[in-house]
Amino acid sequence: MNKRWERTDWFREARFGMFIHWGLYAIPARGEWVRSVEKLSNEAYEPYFREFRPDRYDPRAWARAAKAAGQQYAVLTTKHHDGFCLFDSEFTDYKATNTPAQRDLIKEYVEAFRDEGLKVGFYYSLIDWHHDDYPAYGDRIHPMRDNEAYANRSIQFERYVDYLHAQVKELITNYGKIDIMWFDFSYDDMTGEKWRATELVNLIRSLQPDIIIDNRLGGDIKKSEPEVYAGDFYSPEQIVPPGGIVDENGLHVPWEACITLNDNWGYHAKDYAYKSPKQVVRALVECVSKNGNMLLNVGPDARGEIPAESTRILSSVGEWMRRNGESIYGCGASSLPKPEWGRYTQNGNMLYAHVFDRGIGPIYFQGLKGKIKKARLLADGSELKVSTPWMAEHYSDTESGAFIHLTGAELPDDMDTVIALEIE
Ligand code: H79
Repeated sequence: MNKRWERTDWFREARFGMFIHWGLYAIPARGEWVRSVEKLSNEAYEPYFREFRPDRYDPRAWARAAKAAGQQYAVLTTKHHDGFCLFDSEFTDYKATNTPAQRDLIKEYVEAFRDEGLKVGFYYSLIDWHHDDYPAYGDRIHPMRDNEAYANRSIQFERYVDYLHAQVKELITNYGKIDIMWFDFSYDDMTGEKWRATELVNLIRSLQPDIIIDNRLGGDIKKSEPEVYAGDFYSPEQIVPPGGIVDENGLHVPWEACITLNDNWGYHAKDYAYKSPKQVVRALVECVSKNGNMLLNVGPDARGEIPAESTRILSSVGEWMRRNGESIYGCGASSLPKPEWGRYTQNGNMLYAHVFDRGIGPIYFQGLKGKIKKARLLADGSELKVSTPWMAEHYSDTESGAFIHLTGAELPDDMDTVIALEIE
């Protein structure tokens, strides 16, 4: 799939993006699945719609936070499973325009992120708990799954699919160029042509030929001749796939691991299970070392602010990225095996050694003897010397290796010390 490779060119360079889950569920503040988990009826969920007044919504602050973190693109929930639309859709009243927010929040998001030079993506939920024609019967994810009268109501699913198509058309027509369409998600027999996915993707591509689409409309992106709707990139959720993603011919499939900062996507007031900046940096490095991206989530609160702890983590990751971004952007897997002390990323003849584990003594680079033209500590550009330790010739397995001595007992950067190696 050459087209897929071309379309994802910028995406595979960018490597790091911001996912934003924001909607009415920020008010109950128990995660974006609250309506389903607590089996809330439309009526029980309704007060949040009447109350939605994000007086601290400032997408420019979000965009600055993303930029400062070193993220190069963003994806925002235009509609999540609860069906609430942050955009001014012609086809529903269940939208931000009709809440006390009184305006199209997507428009401001697009403008703000564009102005910061970031690429812009739209998340759109295929699942819809609010639409009258979305099926609940036998559906393990629907809030009304146990309400027999509700489940047995007569629905016309095609009307929902028309609605889905019409809204996607609005999203890619009314906001200028959009870089990513991120659908979520197919399950059981609700997949592929159930969404009239070929027609939908053809519509999207006719209006936005360069847009890239995730793989959650269905199909199998790993086939050598995937369906039209199988997507441009694979989207592992809450995991960095151990071996990356390759297709049935062993060729790389572009991919992006979406990862939360704590344990929820939408704002959760009592979820303090935050990852450390070090974990985030190392997970990002791991993604890149396996030819993937990381889409790191924030869940702004009901007033529109990114939680303070998330902001702190992002800015700390950004500090690292500012000095070490060269080892992330445009980089991918190295053909060298994973080293004992950390990971490699590579971009042409620049090999980046991400040293996670100092050990004692010099750092060992298997297979690189005589091949290192230059070694620098990436963070400050300082020279590092390749040297052979005393009696190294007697150690098994070291004939083809090179050694670099780092001064000091501790690593210069506890999150990840990067050595930039120019190799032959
Ligand atoms: O938008 C985010 C999630 O809301 C959505 N995709 C990301 C990007 C998503 N998360 N998990 N899933 C989809 C898979 C479904 C998990 C479930 Fe459950 C298990 C649904 C019901 C049982 C997790 C646990 C959610 C509710 C309880």
